[in-house]
Amino acid sequence: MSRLEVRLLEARNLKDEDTIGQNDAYIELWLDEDYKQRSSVVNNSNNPTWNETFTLQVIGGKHKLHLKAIDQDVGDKDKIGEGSIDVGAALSGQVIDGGYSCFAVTFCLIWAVVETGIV
Ligand SMILES: [Ca+2]
Ligand SMILES: [Ca+2]
Repeated sequence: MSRLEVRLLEARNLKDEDTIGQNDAYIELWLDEDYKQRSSVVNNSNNPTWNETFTLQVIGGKHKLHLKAIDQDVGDKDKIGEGSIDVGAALSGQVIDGGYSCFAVTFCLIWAVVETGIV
């Protein structure tokens, strides 16, 4: 089984889902929906910085990295936006340096695929 390492750097201009203050944002990311991972929450910022690295197992040739930005509220949450990045090139051995991806008008993420390899 191979793995994909993704570095989540930061998001810019998140659509604000809080009426008072700014988002308390985290990112869910997955190749396979059964194995979602999530970042920590950055409170009260529409331009959060995470600098977190995630290791995803590559299952069944899935090559779309799905990303969803969520605003955490007390006892609840709001979806900010979502999108996906095709990481097929990384899975076939190329290093993707990363990018700056904007999804609709809701959020932009700066991300990097660090490396892939065999678990
Ligand atoms: Ca909210
Ligand atoms: Ca909130």
